[in-house]
Amino acid sequence: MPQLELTPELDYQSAVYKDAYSRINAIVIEGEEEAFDNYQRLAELMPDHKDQLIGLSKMESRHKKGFQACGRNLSVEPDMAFAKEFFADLHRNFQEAAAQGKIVTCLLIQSLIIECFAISAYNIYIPVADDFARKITEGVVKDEYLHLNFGEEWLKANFEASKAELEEANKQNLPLVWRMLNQVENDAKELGMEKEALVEDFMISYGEALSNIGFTTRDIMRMSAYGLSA
Ligand code: Y39
Ligand code: FE
Ligand code: FE
Ligand code: FE
Repeated sequence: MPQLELTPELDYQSAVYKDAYSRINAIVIEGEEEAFDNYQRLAELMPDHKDQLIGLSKMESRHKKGFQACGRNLSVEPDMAFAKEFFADLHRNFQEAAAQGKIVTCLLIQSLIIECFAISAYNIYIPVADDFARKITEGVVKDEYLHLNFGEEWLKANFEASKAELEEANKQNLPLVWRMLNQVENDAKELGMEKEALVEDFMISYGEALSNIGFTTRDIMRMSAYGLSA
């Protein structure tokens, strides 16, 4: 039997869909807002890449506006308090690293972990989104690959000097991603997004990024395992 017949129809106007959307949409809006802040901060920390980083931050603020329109289109009020809390730990870790001038940690958090999280969530969302949100999200995900690529290129060029800090930052921050995924598992499912698919897509993007930067398969296996039990 074709898979489509087994997939229950999503009702974008139902109360359960809209309730779940109020949290997932808020997470995405808050994430885009924080990504804007993070690239602005990176632009201060990396004067050689200032213009490029300001360019990336402007894309993030366009993404935020796009996702706010998606919520309005479904008459959903995003639960921004929930979303702020959702990002609090990653946000604090980025702020603390930036205050210490730890560019490598900042890039790992924003350009690798958060971008891979976004890429997996957006790729899994696109086939189950309403028509309006699908068009917006398709445009956004193309930009997220550019953001991931910025982090990969810089970390690859500075691999030997960054390796130890990357391992430590991975150890501190990857467990937060698994905890965040568990926290939204039920809401994501209500939107037609399975946690297993999100984890799989994230692991593929993140593993590929670590590989492009210069880590061995063995390193990647070890690094990916952090916090999987969280
Ligand atoms: O770089 C970016 O634009 C990333 C900030 C945006 C964050 C996206 C966070 C997506 C998590 C959604 C979880 C849904 C299951
Ligand atoms: Fe902020
Ligand atoms: Fe974005
Ligand atoms: Fe981004």
